[in-house]
Order: sequence, then C-alpha cells, then structure tokens
Amino acid sequence: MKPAVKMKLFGLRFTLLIAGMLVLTAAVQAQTSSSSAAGATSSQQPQADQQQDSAAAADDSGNEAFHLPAQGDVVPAVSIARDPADLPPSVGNRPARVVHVLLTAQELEGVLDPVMKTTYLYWTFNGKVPGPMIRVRQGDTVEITLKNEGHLVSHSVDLHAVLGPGGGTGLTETKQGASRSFTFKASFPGVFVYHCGTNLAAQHIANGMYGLIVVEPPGGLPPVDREFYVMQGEIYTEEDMGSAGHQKMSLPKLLKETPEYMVFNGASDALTAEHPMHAQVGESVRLFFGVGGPNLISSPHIIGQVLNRVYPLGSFTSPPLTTVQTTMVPPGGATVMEFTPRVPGKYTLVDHALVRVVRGLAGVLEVTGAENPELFHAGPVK
Ligand SMILES: [Cu+2]
Repeated sequence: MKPAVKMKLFGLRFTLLIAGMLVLTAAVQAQTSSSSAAGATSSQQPQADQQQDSAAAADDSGNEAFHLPAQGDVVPAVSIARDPADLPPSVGNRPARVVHVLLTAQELEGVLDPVMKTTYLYWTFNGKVPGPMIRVRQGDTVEITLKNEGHLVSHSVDLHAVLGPGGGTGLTETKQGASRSFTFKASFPGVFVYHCGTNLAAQHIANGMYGLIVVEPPGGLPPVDREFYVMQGEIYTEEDMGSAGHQKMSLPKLLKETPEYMVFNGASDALTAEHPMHAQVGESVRLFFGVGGPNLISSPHIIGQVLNRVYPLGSFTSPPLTTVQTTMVPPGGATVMEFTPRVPGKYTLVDHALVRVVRGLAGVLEVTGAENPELFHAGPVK
C-alpha cells in the first residue's frame, strides 16, 4: 500500500488574481517560514500526550527526515493521528445542562507518512486530527472556548450545530496567545462538523483543523458495543506523495483540489498501523464518519461488511437507511454507520473512489472470534 508510485504533478504556474488570495499567500508564507519556530515551541511547551507521542515517533536511526531542514534544528515530529477509539461516551439519559468545551489551536510538526519519514506542519485542535469529538445532548447550552496556542496565525471555530452567524467563527476569531468564548444552544440532534473558519478556511481545514460535534437526542443514542471516530482529510504538499522529510503546503494544488495525500485521522497509516480498530464477532459497531476535506466527497465503504444502518448526512431526525454497501459524505458533512461483524478477520475501511487508497485512505478493523462457516468458508459447499 505504500506509494511506490510517483504521481505526476500539475504545472505550478499560477497567478494570484483576487484579494483573498493575498491573505492565503501570507498565511502560507507564515506557515512555511515559521515552521521551525512552531516546532521548537511545541517541544518547549508540550502537552502531556504530545510528549508521549513525540517519543513514540522519534526516529531511532537518526534519519534526517524528521529534522526541519530550514535551520537544521532537530525537532522531533509528533503523531497527530487521533485514535479512532478516542471519543466520549454517549450522553445517555440525562436532562439538558450547561457544557463547557475547551479547544486549543496548536500548530505542530507532525508525522504525515511514518514509512517515508514525511512530516508536515499541521494546524490542529488540541494537537490531534481530527480535533476532539464534542458530544452533547439536544437542549444543552454549550460554552465554547478557543485558546490559540499557535504562533503563526489567528484561528477560530465554526460549528455546524450552531444557529448563528458564522457558526461562531466571528465570536471565536482569536489571535496568537489569546482566548475567546461564545455560547450556543444545541437545538437539533445530529452529527455535525466543526472546523476553523479563519480566512482562508480551506487552508486551515487542509492543515487539520476539523472535528465532529455529536448532538444526541433526549435519552441518548441506543447503546452499542463499540464506537469509533474517523474523519477524512486532504493534504496538499509541494512535493509528490511519497517524498521524505518536511513538506511545505502547496497553494496551487489546494486551489485545483488536487491533494497529494488523502488521510483518515490525519496521517497515512493512522488507522492501519498506528491505531487499527478492534471488535469481536457479534458486537454492534457504530462508526461516526465525517469529512473535513476541504474539497472532496467521500464514498465510505467497509470491505466485507453490509451496513445495518446508515444515518445519511448525519441526521438523527430522519429514519436510517438499512442494509447499505457504500454511502456518501460531502465535505463539511458526516454520517453514522452501524454494523455487526459476523465473521472474524481483517476489514478495510476505504473511500470507494479506490485510487485514493494509494494516497493513504485506508483503515483497518480487526475482528476476532469464532469462525462462521455458514456465512463464509473456503472451498465448495460443505
Ligand atoms: Cu485556523
């Protein structure tokens, strides 16, 4: 699955014709020129979990791929890949209440492809991609605080569950080192994307600033045995996919919607090598799936499964579809896929635009338990 293939680059000739592009250019320059400063800062003021991830991602061979080439500083890249099993439990059956949520914008040199020793300057919520799942109940009053721990640009958050201008972007637009809050009522149940809304939002999203907010109906979602949290994203690098070392963001490729990498939970191999999913035969599984994007529609499919229930577009107020093979999720959209594996083995989550597997879109669900020859066995009929 590792990219032996070198993709042909599009021509890089591009002229900036609109005023908005100036903002984007400045932001990219800031991202590029300050990458070592951000990396140094992350090593001086690490979060506890980042420190642990950094040690795990350190390159034993001393390969310079993990060094930022700009100044030759040795800056270990951290893992930004969120474990898909890292999500809060269902709200259950509780009354509506006030919920406080802290999101910290962090700019981190992260591992993009651990095999090729590729790194990228991610912009994140709370140091991981996707950002933390926010899980509330319909009717909750939600106070969102955005703390900008970055050193490059302003950040903000637009939550699609919000009824109000910008989804909160204007009220949370926060400069480096500052913190701002706003409050909204979670009026409708569903699975909603949140993302940084700061200009140019597509760039902030491509760099990793997206997550899901799940608003459960009164009484909570029906209990299941396992839940997972996966989001799809695109990464636009100047060099071809498969290149080693620190990769700079490519403006022209972002604008042409031609990513080099496509990833589940932030990085190549995030859900195949670093954080595969696990379940037992007969367990009910619920997969919250969102697309940060910023540009491309996903057709999620689990090879070897039929989905018992799919909640199209993340709606909890419409009845779910049943016995589905593949569904579709637009950028800035989400779904819930529920199924029960009946046969042990390895199942692969893909976007069924299958060439994207080559660009990094694959996740593994390992199912253990008793064989089920009535449903699946080798050879002729027994
Ligand atoms: Cu941002």
